[in-house]
Amino acid sequence: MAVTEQRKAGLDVERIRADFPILSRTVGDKPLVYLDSAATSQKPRAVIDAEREFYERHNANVHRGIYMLSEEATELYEEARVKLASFIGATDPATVIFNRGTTESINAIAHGWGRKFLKEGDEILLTDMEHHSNIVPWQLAARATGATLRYLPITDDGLIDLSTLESSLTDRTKVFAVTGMSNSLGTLTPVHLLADAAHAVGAVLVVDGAQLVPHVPVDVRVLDCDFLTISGHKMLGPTASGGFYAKRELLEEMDPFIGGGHMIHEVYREYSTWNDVPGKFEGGTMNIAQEVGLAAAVDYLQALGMQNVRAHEEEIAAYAIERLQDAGARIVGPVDVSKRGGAVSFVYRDVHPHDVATVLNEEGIAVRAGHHCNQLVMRRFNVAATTRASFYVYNTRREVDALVNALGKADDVFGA
Ligand code: 7TS
Repeated sequence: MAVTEQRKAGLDVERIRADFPILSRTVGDKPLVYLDSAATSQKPRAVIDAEREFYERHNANVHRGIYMLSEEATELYEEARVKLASFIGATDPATVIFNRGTTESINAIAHGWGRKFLKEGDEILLTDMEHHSNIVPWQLAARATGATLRYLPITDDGLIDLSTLESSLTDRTKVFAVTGMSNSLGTLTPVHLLADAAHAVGAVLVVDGAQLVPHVPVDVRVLDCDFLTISGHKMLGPTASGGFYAKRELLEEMDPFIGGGHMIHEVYREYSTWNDVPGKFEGGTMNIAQEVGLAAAVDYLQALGMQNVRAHEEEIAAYAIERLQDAGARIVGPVDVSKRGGAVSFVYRDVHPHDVATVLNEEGIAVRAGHHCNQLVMRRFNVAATTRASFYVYNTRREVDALVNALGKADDVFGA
C-alpha cells in the first residue's frame, strides 16, 4: 500500500504485526502478547535487516579510513543522522548527537552543560514524575556545583501541577528538565508551554523524550525545547541507538562528556581542543550499526505516519483503561486519553503487581511490574509498585482482552 493511502486508512495493525518476527513466537503454548514497549519496543524485519546488512556488507569504523568500506559506513551513519534530525524537525543534522539513548544523553547534558554553567545559588527544576535517569544526573551535577534541586508536584489525576510553576521558576532557575511523557503515569506534558515559561526566566528546557519521540509527532521548532533526548530502542530501533538534539549554540558552548578519539581537534600534553559539533560529543568507536538500524526504524514510522501512530495509541489506551476499570483495576495516571500516551499503570484489587505479572506471564502476556524507575511517582500515589501495560503500533484490542481475561486468573490465585 502506498504511504499516502495508508495514512488515510490509519494503521493496518495486522499487516504491521507481520513485519515483527518476534510477535509470531509463543510463550509456553500461548501466543506472545507483548505489552512492555515502554521498556523497549520490538523490532520490525526492516530494522533487523538494516543492521545485519551493515555488518554483512559495509562494516568498518567511521570517519577514519580512506577506503571504500569506511566511506560507505560513514555515509550510512551520517545518513542516519539526517533521517533522525528530520524526524524531530531539526533543520541542522549536526545538532543531533548519537549515543546510547536517554540515560547517556541526560548525563551528557547534566555533565557537559550543567557542570560548566551551574553554580551555588542556581536552581535546577525537575518534576515528581521524572524517570530516575532525569533525576540522578542532576543530583550529581547539583552536588558538584552547589546548585539546588526543586520539584514541581503531581496533581491527583496524574498531571504536572502547573499552579506551582510560577513560584518554582525564578531567575535562579538555570535548568528545567522535564519528561515529555511519563513512563509510569503515561502523562503527556505541555512541553511548548513549559519551554516558554523556562525561557521567560532565562532557563534552558531539557526534555526527556524517551517516551515522547516514539509515540507522538515531534517538531523541535514548534516545541522550542533546548535539549531533547531520544531512545532509539523504544521507537523500533536497536538497543543502544538514539542520542539527543540540542540548539546549536548550546552544543558549541557546552563541554564534551566523553573524552577520547575523534572528539578532538588537536591534543597537546596539557590540553586539547574539540572537534566541531557533532564530533565533539562522539568520542571513541560509536554504535554505528545501531544508528543505521535506527534509520530504518525512522523510515518505518514515517511510512506509518506519526499522527496515525498517536491516534492508534489513543484508541487502544482508551479501550484498555475502560476494560481495566470495569474489571476492578485502579488506573494510576490520567484517564483522559487526550492527556496521555499508551503506558497504562494500574493496581489490580489487592493483588501485588509482581503476582499479577507472574500470572500474566503464564498466559504469555509480558507486562512490567515494579516502580518503573519512578520512585517519586510511587510515593506520590502511595503505592509500592504498579503493573504497567504499554502499547505500540503492533498492539490490538484482542491483546487488551487477553490482558483483562488473565487478570481474572490473578484474582482467583492471589485475591483475598
Ligand atoms: N526516561 C524515560 C521517561 C524512560 O521511560 C526511560 C526508560 C528512560 C528515561 C531511560 O531511557 P534509556 O533508553 O536510557 O533506558 N524507561 C524504561 C521503562 O519504563 N522500563 O524500562 C525502561
